[in-house]
Amino acid sequence: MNDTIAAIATPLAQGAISIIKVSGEDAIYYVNKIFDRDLTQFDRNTINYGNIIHNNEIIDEVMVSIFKGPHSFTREDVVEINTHGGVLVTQTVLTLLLAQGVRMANPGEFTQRGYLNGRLDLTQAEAIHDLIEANNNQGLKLAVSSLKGSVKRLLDPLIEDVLDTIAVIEVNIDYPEYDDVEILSSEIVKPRLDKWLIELQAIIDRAERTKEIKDGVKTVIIGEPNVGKSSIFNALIEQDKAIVTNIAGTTRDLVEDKIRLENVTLALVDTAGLRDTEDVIEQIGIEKTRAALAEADFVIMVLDASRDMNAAEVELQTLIQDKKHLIVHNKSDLNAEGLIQVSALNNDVSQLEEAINKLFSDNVIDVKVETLNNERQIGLALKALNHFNDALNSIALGMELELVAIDLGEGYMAMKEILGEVSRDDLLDTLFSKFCLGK
Ligand SMILES: Nc1nc2c(ncn2[C@@H]2O[C@H](COP(=O)(O)OP(=O)(O)O)[C@@H](O)[C@H]2O)c(=O)[nH]1
Ligand SMILES: [Mg+2]
Repeated sequence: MNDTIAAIATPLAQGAISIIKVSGEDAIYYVNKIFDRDLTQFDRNTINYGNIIHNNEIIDEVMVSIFKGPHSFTREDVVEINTHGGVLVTQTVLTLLLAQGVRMANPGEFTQRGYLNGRLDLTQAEAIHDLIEANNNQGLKLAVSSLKGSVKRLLDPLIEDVLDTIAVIEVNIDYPEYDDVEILSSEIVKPRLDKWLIELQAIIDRAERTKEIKDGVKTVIIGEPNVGKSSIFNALIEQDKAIVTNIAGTTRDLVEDKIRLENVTLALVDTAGLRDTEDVIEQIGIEKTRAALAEADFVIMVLDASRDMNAAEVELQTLIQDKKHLIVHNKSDLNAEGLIQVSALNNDVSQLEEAINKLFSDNVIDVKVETLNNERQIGLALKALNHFNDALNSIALGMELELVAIDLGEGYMAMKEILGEVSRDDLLDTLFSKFCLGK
């Protein structure tokens, strides 16, 4: 971990400037070797003018920033070289550094060092990734909030409560003679557990809703062939993406896109019409439809208003009964019927959009409130929840608090792992490899 690493932090494309980042104990030493002034003479947090030289030849005229550890992003010495933004000149400067013995950084390695050196907790490191990837305002606000440590603020009170209880149980067991420590009993621990379970469940529920806001609600459009599913899909995304014909069974592959409505983002999937068919390709499409339907959190079922519902549609309706869904009558230009009337042919889907907004009207969350941000964090919170449930069961079975404390300890560790305060190296490597080079 002590070697010095470098990477180009800006996109590899022609631009006004490019930045090469160097981090490690010997960052200043290495950059000095290719710079025509003495960087060791400059103060920390300064930007310095000079030339990159090789064999007495000027390679580029540059600005070099110096950040001395621990007051840097990685907590190590960091040097940033601002070159003129040509691809060749930037790569040449990087190559010169590597030739001196600097190692090429792995994707995300700067952030990983920041984490390992205690500059950020794991949720903050993840927030940097989310910040770069954010594609809507709420996602961006959430990322900034976790970058500022909101996940730690959210979990720390709970983590401390649990740790306190475990500690007291252990003192009770190890030092029964201490009479200035409170003696815990199952009667005292049980209401605490009940409270933690409620709190943790609320944290998880909120995180699930936040995830929907960032990634979109998984939505499928289903119905019989030719009712106008693809036409509605195209009208919603305002683009001619799915093929529309009057031939039944046109759509086979799943066609996907996102739409942002006032209250919700939908990750929308247009599907093959569900029906019995001899066509092998269409059968595969129908299989995909069933799989997408099983995964979906929201279903838009399309009916053809110009004809009566058939038996298959009645059956389909019962199939989606337990899911969040809307039933839409399309082809209202031919026959105005039903609660939600649309005419995809005329790009008139406003009633559907209104109905969706209404259905998700309580979906708008306050991004100022702390929340968990991704599957990893939610998964660990669920793990903690399971251990607390186990603890509760142990109490119900009349087990010793000593045994209950084991489950509490597992739940505690799962919550600490969310923050990366206990961690596994292999998981860390996978996590940071998702980052861009130079981050
Ligand atoms: N009159 C009318 N025809 C429509 C409407 N929506 C779709 N169609 C027609 O219905 C046929 C099937 O449409 P398509 O979107 O491919 O249906 P899908 O098989 O359910 O995806 C096409 O000929 C469309 O032009 C509508 O609102 N009104
Ligand atoms: Mg279609």
